[in-house]
Amino acid sequence: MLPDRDMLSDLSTHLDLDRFTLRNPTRRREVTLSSLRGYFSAPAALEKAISDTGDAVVYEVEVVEPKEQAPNILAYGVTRVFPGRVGNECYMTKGHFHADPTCTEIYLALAGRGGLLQMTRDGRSFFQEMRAGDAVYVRGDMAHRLVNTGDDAFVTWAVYPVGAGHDYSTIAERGFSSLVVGDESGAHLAPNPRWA
Ligand code: PAN
Ligand code: ZN
Repeated sequence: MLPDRDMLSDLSTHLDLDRFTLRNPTRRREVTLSSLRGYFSAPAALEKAISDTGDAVVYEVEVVEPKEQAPNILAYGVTRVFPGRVGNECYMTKGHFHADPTCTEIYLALAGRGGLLQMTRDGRSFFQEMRAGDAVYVRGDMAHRLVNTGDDAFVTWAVYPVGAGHDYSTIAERGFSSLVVGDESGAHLAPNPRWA
């Protein structure tokens, strides 16, 4: 017997390739500068950016997630990280570990310039630059954060098991061991003093 068509079409979508929006996300999230207190390394620069920009949106996420929460059920979503810096630190997502370390994830870059910062539990981090067409595989035990190093929105598509779970607490406390900072010569990694 064929599966219920409505059931399937709920979880299918159209990605607008000009605006990079999903037709029918099940969840949408906008993250502003003020909700990233504690994430950027320079608190004074963050407060200044909040007041200078009227609390700009740093990134937005649209996902299509089935109701059923299990490690073998896939979900997907689009993240748009806008261009900007707090002090010299590039705009980025919060970043997280998956609560279930058997749950991997795949990111595909759709537009803009940026990359994925990853880190082990014991603080070894590395950054993979991504441009449209580049895909990065994330092991289930690696923290991951998107970073925009360019002048336009950096957009990615990601697929992950819906039961992966997001553990934000570790990153909220100490951040990643490396910061992605930008200057005239481009973006590079700098050690995060909170990991010293
Ligand atoms: C992504 C992320 C998304 C936003 O869908 O949730 O890029 O980043 P934060 O969740 O760190 O705010 C993902 O990694 N899902 O597992
Ligand atoms: Zn994830």
